[in-house]
Amino acid sequence: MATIDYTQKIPNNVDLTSDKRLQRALEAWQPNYLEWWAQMGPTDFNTQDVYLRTAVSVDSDGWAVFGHVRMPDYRWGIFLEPRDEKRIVGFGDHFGEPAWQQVPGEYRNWLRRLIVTQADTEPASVEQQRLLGHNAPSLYDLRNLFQVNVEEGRHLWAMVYLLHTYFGKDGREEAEELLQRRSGNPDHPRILGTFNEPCEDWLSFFCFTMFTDRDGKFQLLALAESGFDPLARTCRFMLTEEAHHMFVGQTGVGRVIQKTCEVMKAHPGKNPFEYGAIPLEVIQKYISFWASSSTDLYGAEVSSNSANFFRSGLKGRAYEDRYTDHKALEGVYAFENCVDGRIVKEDVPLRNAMNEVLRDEYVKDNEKGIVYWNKICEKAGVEFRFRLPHRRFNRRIGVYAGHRFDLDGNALDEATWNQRVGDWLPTEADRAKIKSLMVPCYKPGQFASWIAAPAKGVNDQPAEFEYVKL
Ligand code: BYC
Ligand code: FE
Ligand code: FE
Repeated sequence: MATIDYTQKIPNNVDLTSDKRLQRALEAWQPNYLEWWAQMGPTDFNTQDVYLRTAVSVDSDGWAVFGHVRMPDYRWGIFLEPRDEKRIVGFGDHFGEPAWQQVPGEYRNWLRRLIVTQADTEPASVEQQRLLGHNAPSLYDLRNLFQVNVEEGRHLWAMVYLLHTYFGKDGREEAEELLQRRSGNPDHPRILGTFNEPCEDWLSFFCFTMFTDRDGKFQLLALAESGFDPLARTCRFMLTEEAHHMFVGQTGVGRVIQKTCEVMKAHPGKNPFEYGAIPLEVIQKYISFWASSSTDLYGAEVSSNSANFFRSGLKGRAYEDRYTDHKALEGVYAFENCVDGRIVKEDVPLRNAMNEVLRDEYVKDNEKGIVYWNKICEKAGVEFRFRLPHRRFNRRIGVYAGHRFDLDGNALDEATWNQRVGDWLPTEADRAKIKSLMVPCYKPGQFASWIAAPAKGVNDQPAEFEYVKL
């Protein structure tokens, strides 16, 4: 079942025609989804041809074809990795039992909540990015934005398939609500914090795809371990698509840095803004904002929810097969608690620290991105070095929320924080400057003043390629 059936109204590799009720339910949700896309998706670009990749099989080699399509005609569908009949529950109390093909009754609510939380982020990100098409720095970048958007739309399809197939009436209701909540809406917001933050300029977009999509990577890795087999299989295929989103972020920020370094070399001692580039210090502030906000997406450090998800076999650790003890009943996690604003070392039962275990993997992966960016500075002979803010910096969730820390994680009083915060996070003036640079650049092969060209084109297309036909 690796091949995807594109003759169906809803392309799929799950033999949807064999379950008429499910097929009808999903076909009834489809127009609502398309209406949401028309209202809340990328504005004003629904009639243009965009050079997009579409999944044609779930095999790791050659799963995509490229071609110009209008976004509303993108073939959103349901693609799961093939089933492995011998798969077992890989962790928790049920370790070693055959993986579940149906939802275990006693875990139904937890599982639904995990799927809904995952699902909610997908349309949220499309909403956050809906205006960016108006001021893209190039056709190449415009195309990448739209590629990310249609794939996030598909990720919503992936989760809605699970809700419709395995959760009956409540699943269908949740699927409707996923189209009702709105990013940033005070009365009806998206579930998780970062997904309600405005993302209105391209530096934010690149930081978002670097840091927030990377939370997606690690959450999906943890869910790809799930004992609930259909969830594991769908997350595995989503991870294939996710890699491109992080590529867009990492290389996007990298190209902004590259351009600034070139300007700094050409005009030593001058403010890069004067030459239409973004000062490295300002890029750092955007990094610090999106990295810290996305660090909140792992939830509280000590969490009975996370212990329950692990114990029940619903949500594992990233790369669970690298561990030898899959029950995690024995170990402790050396946790830096925050008591009255002071850091106190504490051992926490491992299962209760699963959010922190996943956050550790995330932080490590982020560090690699920082190394990549610093190599660009180094190569250009520029002294500036980027850094990841300490995980305590600017947190709103968990034990560090409500306390102030600098980029190194040192505790601060409120007055010092207020004095220094403008050096660490984007100020109104920074945002206004960045906004003023966001002018569209839509001539094939050309780029806005603040960003370098990519090393190579999409699918090896030449520099002048018309990625979006405007
Ligand atoms: N903002 O025990 P706690 C992606 C809530 S990104 C607001 O700390 P738990 C993508 C929490 O919901 C991947 N609220 O948390 C990227 C709970 O609320 P309730 C998304 C937050 O449950 C880019 C309360 O605080 N996938 O795919 O252990 C573009 C206390 O709970 C936040 C997932 O997240 C926050 N940051 O862990 C497109 C995977 N953090 O229930 C897509 C599924 C916590 O008491 N979700 N809260 O009202 C989960 O695994 C867990 O829900 C979380 C939270 C890890 C998010
Ligand atoms: Fe996604
Ligand atoms: Fe993504």
